[in-house]
Amino acid sequence: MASSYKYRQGSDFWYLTGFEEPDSAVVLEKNASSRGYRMTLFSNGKDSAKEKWDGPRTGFDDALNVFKADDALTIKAFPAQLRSMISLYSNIYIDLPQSPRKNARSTKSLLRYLSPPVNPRSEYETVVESLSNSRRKSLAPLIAQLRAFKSVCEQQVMRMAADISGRSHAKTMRFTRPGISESALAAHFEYLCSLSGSQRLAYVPVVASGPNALIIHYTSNNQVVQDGEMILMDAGCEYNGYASDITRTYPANGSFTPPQKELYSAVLSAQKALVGLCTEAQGLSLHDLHRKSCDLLRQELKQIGFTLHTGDLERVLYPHFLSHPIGIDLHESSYSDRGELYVTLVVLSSLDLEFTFHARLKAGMVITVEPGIYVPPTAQFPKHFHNIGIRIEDEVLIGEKHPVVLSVSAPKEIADIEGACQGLLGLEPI
Ligand SMILES: [Mn+2]
Repeated sequence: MASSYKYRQGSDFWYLTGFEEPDSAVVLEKNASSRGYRMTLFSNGKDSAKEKWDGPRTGFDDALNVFKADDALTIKAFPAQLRSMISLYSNIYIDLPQSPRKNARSTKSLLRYLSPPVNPRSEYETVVESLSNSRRKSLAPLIAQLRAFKSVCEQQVMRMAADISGRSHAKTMRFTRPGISESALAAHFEYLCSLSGSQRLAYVPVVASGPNALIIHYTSNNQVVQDGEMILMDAGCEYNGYASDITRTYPANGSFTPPQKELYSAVLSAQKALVGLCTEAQGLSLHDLHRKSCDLLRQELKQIGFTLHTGDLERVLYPHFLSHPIGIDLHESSYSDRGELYVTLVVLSSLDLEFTFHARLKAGMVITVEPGIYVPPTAQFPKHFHNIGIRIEDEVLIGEKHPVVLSVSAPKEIADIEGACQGLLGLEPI
């Protein structure tokens, strides 16, 4: 077997270089030049015998001309070069591959065990570990702060990613009918994204029909859609290096039932109010926004007949966090985790939490806004809402005074969703 997975470059490295080949490294040395640093890019370089099997590689000339490195060297020289370079500086910002977090020691030793003996990583690790703790600083938190703010070009790519995903959501609504399998809907969504130029999905999609929507991490997507059910579809593509993340909940047969409509309207009304708060002028943090989402959802649910006791909302009906930053990664800061979707094994330090969840939102950040309500079939909740799960998720670019919804192409209003499902919008399923 040649390979099991398509290669994807490390996000921080890609952010700094745009270089997509494996076995590469970069060193940036601060200096007095006009751009302020000297860049040395290490890679495999050309090798006609290997390229015949694996495809073309970037030569060292192109590393200089296309990727604007000041110097391009073979990756084999990296540990020795690094050893001599670091002797020149008092502060070295560096991360060990795969283990930026302190208590990942066991993972690291496992990786070393799994690595082939000639892997330059082990020699590299020896060099990095030779640095005293006072000189070795962690690079990842600094890059995370840079990546939190999207340039105009990044905003345009993210809008395109969200547009491709949003239109694919709309067409998948049109494609849906009772009797179809959840996996066919997942495949159709991915096919539509690929047709529009997406390189891959940003995550394994959730296509949950009926009561499956109550399972937050439902990704088996192997049930048959029944008439009268809704489908909760959490799916987004990756486009030119940037993730998108959209959730829509819609009726399988194209028409909401009265209870579905009532609960959907409640979540939608809270979701739209929350989107309206996504401005720098509001001065809120993700943590503040989440608290607002609990208040709003509580109010909405009371209006449609729920009697809520302490913990009912946060522990049962709405057990996940409202939001996360998004960009090159689905969860943009590698330090973020609120037990939210698709994040496993992330360990937080209090400093990281502070940065991601208590920092005020500023113009140029992109976050998701994804309130949801999932009603289990228990007697304390109104019976006509039992087994309904609804989440509505948009990607929002924080503006100074106005939020910009990047995922605007995915139908969200009841009339628009029914219109998309029923083909009233001139929409074709493909
Ligand atoms: Mn999300």
